[in-house]
Amino acid sequence: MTFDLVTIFPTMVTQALDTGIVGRAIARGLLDVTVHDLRAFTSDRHRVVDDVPYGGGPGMVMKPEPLLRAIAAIERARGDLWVILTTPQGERFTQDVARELGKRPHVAILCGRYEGVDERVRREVDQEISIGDYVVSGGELPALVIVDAVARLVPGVVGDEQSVADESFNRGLLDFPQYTRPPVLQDVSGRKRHSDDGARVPEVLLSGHHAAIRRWRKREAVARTLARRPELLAGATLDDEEQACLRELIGERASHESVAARGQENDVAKRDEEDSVTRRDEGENNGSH
Ligand code: 9D3
Repeated sequence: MTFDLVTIFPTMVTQALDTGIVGRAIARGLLDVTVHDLRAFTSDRHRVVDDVPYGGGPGMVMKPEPLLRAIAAIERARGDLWVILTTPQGERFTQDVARELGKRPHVAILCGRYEGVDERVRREVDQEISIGDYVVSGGELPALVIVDAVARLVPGVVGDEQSVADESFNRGLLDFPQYTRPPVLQDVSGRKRHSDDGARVPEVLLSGHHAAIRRWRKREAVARTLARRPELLAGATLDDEEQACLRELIGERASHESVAARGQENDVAKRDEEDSVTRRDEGENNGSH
């Protein structure tokens, strides 16, 4: 699989890609990532990539021509391309989106900067992606997030050990708690703590009783997911043991489906909350600040 990243900060992107699991995958030839300096696609003496917005207002806008030349050059080199623009207005990046992208042989990512790109670039873009509802300074970190998440799905990139660890998230559950030595942790920080309950590794993990350990981990994964991200249970695939844990934890006859329904009620409640906030804001939006 190939990625082509177009950015005004090529060193920022290259440094990150040379590190860790993605770096190793590139070194082993499992992944081909090329980083392009957008300024290489300018044609003026000063290599300008931005300009003032038509209609006025703050900030700058990315000029269309360098981006369009970059797409054309990459397509000549690779053949048929899937072109992504990173933008706060894009579709939210999720594991499902990563899985879909993993099927594309050649992906190009345009990293947005400034206030955004000239609207006419969108005609040449297949998909706009945001990594979430918070503001970062440009599309480089989002592009790296996308490359990393998709690279992990390429066969051979993630070792056997890791892929087992990933299983619980793939099935829609949060990971179980992890411990390493020592079995009893002495205070080394000097900072005040609320309690010492976390100082001892759970007895079952020291027992060597593998079936019991497996059961404990399943229970912890289900309990954590229920406590922290109940909405995930709606899309989770639980085996019989996990379903039994869940029923026990919610103390009802509750099947998987009823938790799914609960997750959805939760979503509806959240949406209603958001709507009411929006309405309140609209109501107050009369210059009273
Ligand atoms: C939405 C904020 N905008 C209000 C006027 C200004 C703005 C801030 C930061 C516009 C662009 C950016 C740069 N961010 C990205 O290009 C970006 C991004 C992000 O900020 N959050 C999550 N995903 C992404 S993907 C690209």
